[in-house]
Amino acid sequence: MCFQRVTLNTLGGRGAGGFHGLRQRGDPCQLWREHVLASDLVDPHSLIVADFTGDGLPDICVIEMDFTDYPQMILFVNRGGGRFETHVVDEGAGSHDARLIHINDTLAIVGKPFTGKHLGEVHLWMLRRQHH
Ligand SMILES: [Ca+2]
Repeated sequence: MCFQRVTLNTLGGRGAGGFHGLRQRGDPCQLWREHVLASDLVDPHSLIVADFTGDGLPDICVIEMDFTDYPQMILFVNRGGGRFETHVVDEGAGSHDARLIHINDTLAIVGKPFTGKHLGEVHLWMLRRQHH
């Protein structure tokens, strides 16, 4: 799974954060059990749920903000049964409140930095075409 970041053009809480997953066991009205998918993220202010892998299971994409030198875009690939694989799919440009869009029937993510060296840019992350 590879994303390609494209810089579009211009537009005009510090601290480590964790990203937690909740797994439902039986009755959703009872207490839920928490699974920590990541615990060392820096201001992960974008969270997008969509089936990026095309297997019917919703995956999770989280993007850190630019309060670190190399903010990461992380894809948690849903393998079913509450199991997720963690993949860093881009780093170097963070985002704040990124959104999912469709381009030619393909999922993509668009976002803009909150601060930092890329402030004023808009980034479009598109899935790279696999060449076989
Ligand atoms: Ca999936």
